[in-house]
Parts: sequence; C-alpha cells; structure tokens
Amino acid sequence: MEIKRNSQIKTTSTKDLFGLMPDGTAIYAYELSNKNGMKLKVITYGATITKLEMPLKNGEMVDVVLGFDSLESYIQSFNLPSPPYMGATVGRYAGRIYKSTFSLNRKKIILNKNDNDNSLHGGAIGFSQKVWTVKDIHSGKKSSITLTYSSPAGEENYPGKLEVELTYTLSKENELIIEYSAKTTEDTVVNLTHHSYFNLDGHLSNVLDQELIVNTHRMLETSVENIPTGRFLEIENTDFDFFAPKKCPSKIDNTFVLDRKDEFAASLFNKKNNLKMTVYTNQPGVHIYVGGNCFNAIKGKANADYHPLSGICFETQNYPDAPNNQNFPSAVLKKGAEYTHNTIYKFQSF
Ligand code: G6D
Repeated sequence: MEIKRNSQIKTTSTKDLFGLMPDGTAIYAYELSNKNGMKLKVITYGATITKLEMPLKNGEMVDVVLGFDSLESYIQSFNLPSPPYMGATVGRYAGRIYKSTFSLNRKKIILNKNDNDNSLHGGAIGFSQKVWTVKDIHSGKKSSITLTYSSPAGEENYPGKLEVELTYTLSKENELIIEYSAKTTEDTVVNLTHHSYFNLDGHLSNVLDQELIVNTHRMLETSVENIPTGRFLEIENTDFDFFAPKKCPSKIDNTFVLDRKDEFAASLFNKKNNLKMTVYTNQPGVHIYVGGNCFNAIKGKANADYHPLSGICFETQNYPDAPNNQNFPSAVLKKGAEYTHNTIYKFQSF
C-alpha cells in the first residue's frame, strides 16, 4: 500500500446525490478531507455525519462513527421504538423538556410530546429530520462545510423564527470542530448538540474495551423518566465516576456537569489501535449515552448489525430541561442575541 506523505495528500471536497425525500427534495452528501487524510461525510438531512475516517499511525484508516448507507435508513430510523438520532444535529432543544411544557415571559409554551409526556430532542420532527442547506464549503488550507436551517416561528410550538448556522471543520491537527450559531425573531429557548455514536475500533465492534474519562465529579440527578430533578450529584467513587479512566459502561444515559473551565470534557481511548478522542466544549454539560439501538430492524453501514454497545455519544449541551430549572444555566435566547456553541472532537493516533 502506497502511504502518501502529508505534502502529497490534498484537501478535497466532493458532492453526490445521497437520496430523495418522500416529497422529492434532493439530499446531498458532501465529503471533505484534510491534509492528513482525515475524512468527513455529511448529508443535508439533519446535517448528519455519516462517516468520520481517521488515519492511524500504521497507515490504516478507521471509520469512528456509526451510520447508514441510505437516506431511507436514516428516515426509517425515526420510526424505531427509540430513534437513535444516528449522527444527527439535534434541536431546537436537545434532551428532554418535562411534560413538554415551560414558561417564557410569563407565557406557557406547550411543545409537541414525543417521549411519554415529555419533549425529546426537538419534538416530533426536530432539526435531525429537517433538510439543511449548504451555505459554504472550503477545501484547501481549511476543510469546512457550513449548513443552515431556518426554523419557522411555531415549529414544534417553539416561539420565534430561529436561523441556525452550523460549521463542521477538519483541522490539520485532526480535530472535528463543530460551531453552532443561532438568532431568533422573538425570545425562545435553544440547546443544540451533535449525536454521533463513536467507536474508535471501527463501527463493527463494541465500545466495552475502550477507556472513558469524564472530567468531572458531578452529574445531574434525574427521575425515572430521565428528567433532571434540579439537584447535582457528587459521583466520586460511584459507578458514574469516570474521573480516572475506566472501561466504557454497557449502559449510560446521563448528563455530566462540566465545571472545570478550560479543561477537556471527556475522552475515549482504544488500546487496540492506540487511537484517542478528546472532547472540548464551551457548553455546561456533556450527555453521555450508550444504548442506541436499531432493534435489528435497520442495517448499518457495510451491512453492520448495530446493537446497544456499538457506540457511545458525547452530546455536549446545556442541561436537559433547563427551561424548567431556574438553577440551571439559562437556555433562553433573547431576540437580538446570538446563541453560540463550540465543540471539538480531537483525534490522536499514538
Ligand atoms: C439521548 O438521553 C437521550 C436518550 O434517552 C435517547 O434515547 C437518545 O438520545 C437517542 O441520549
């Protein structure tokens, strides 16, 4: 196998038709690469990442995210008993909102419910299932793609027309940088996140041998419906303590409190190929989830049978149900203000 020197690898970007929505709208797939050969594939359906290939020191490539080969599979996945939101951009509000209700400016807002009586990940048809528009794509010095989505006032009963911009960048240090910004025509609530299932050993294995660190001693207490109670739990020396590296848990669905400013949020390390991913964010929390499922109903890429241990999500975000918890950071976006969220998934091959 010819291993190209970095100077020979050019940054590239390609565009291909990925599929047609039921109404005939075309969904396109864009593939970017950086000078090290790191590759990102994004589709305009849900601004979803379908592939993220990393070059290893030994010259091999590993696809570190789960995904599907067809648009039909992505669309069908939202009809599963518990949709996985595979690789999707999640909004208007990531996480759950209790009883799908909150008050804003003394007005009661009642959202569409899609998780028992609660609203999860933006409601019945959240941003993950919307068609995004590509505004800009760069290759050359910087490999990046910018997508936009305009969420009409009243979409899923959220107030305010929300204009969202999302840029995925591949840096020359093999980082996937995700930058969100949003503005609204009237006061509303916003909480966006990225929902890739990562597996540093390739998407065909499981994550149980990979080492997880979560750089905090606190997480949110939640109810049986996974709704925050408003209390913070000290987790040192408990099963949720990942301050020192520990094997990935077989089941977790919890939001960790990031209060160590300017430090990393979490990391994942795979001893089998010496690949490490470190997560940095400007958000107050990271929701960690192992348990995504395709219920043997939908095959993954390369005909893979995905199961609850196939991948782990690092959903950097404000806390779930912040609109109903005055002691949480505010999720209100005032008319005329700007929502910004930056997250970096940094990859290192040792
Ligand atoms: C988030 O917390 C939620 C899970 O409960 C949900 O099933 C998943 O997204 C798709 O991690």
